[in-house]
Amino acid sequence: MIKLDDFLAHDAVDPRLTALIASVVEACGQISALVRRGAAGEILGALESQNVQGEVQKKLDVISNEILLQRCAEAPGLVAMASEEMDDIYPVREVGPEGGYLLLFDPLDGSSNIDVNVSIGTIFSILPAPRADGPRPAATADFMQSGRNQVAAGYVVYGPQTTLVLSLGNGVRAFTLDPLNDEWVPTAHAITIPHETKEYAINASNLRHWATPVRSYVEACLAGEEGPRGKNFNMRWIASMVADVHRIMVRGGVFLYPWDAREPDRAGKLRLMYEANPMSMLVEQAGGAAFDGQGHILDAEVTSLHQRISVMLGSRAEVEHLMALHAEATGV
Ligand code: P6P
Repeated sequence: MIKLDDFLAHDAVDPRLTALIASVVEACGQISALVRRGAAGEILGALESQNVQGEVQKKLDVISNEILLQRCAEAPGLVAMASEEMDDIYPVREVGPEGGYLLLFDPLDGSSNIDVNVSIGTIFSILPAPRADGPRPAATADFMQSGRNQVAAGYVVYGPQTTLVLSLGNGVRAFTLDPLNDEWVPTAHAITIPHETKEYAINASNLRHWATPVRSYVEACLAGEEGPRGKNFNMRWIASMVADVHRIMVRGGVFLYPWDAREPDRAGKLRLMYEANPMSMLVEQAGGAAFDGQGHILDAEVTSLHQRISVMLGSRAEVEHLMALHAEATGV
């Protein structure tokens, strides 16, 4: 398997994209070192502040966001950044005839797990920057692009190992950070999600709030081999999307964070631009599927930077079963 630098140079085509991804990965290496220090580095705990989602910010959320901004701002061709932790975009260069890239990230997803030493991660998505005849400031509207436009997507999971999972549109590869020499070692290429699975991930405490298709799906899983599915299922819920999705990339499964009636006007909890879209690109590139209750997540209409979406993704056969249950419910 080829090393990360060689892979980027070979597959990224545009050296500016190579440099940007290398900057993201360097930043994640730095974040990994901080996460590993934990309380020993006096960087755990919450701040007084809240992010644009109205969520209490952990110290490490903000530190990780700063690291990504600083490391990536120098990357040639980077026009602007957007983050879960920032209300507005972070312009870096002007939009012009040379195009370039837009970087979006959730700097530390699963941050509720930081203080209890459970795996967390960084998720990132790279979109093409628009071209303009004359230079103009980057705008939020430049980010309003379909997930199908992503030129790269990836995550780094900070768990027992620190592992980068990355796609540039030609399959999915993994690289694991060797703490002995700080090298990203290629550990998997052409990752493929098993088509079938007996493992689902959902926060079951929300059962009474789910729409009928999701509730029917989970109840059928719970009924096991005596039920309509004719097989027994296993359940996992780490409450850290990166960790749950990484398990699915490695051994299959389906991850659900669907719409629920707790906040009926909210499409879901997870954010489209820097959580669902990058994860959906990785899952589809690995042969899986990603569904938002109406259609493929990557086809979802993008209306705002921090918009939320219902997420059901993973092993293709299981997601297609969920699609059929939703189609039945709407009489499609
Ligand atoms: P709940 C973490 O806060 C996160 O955004 C995802 O990483 C995770 O899958 C989900 O929320 C967990 O949500 O409601 O189970 O705590």
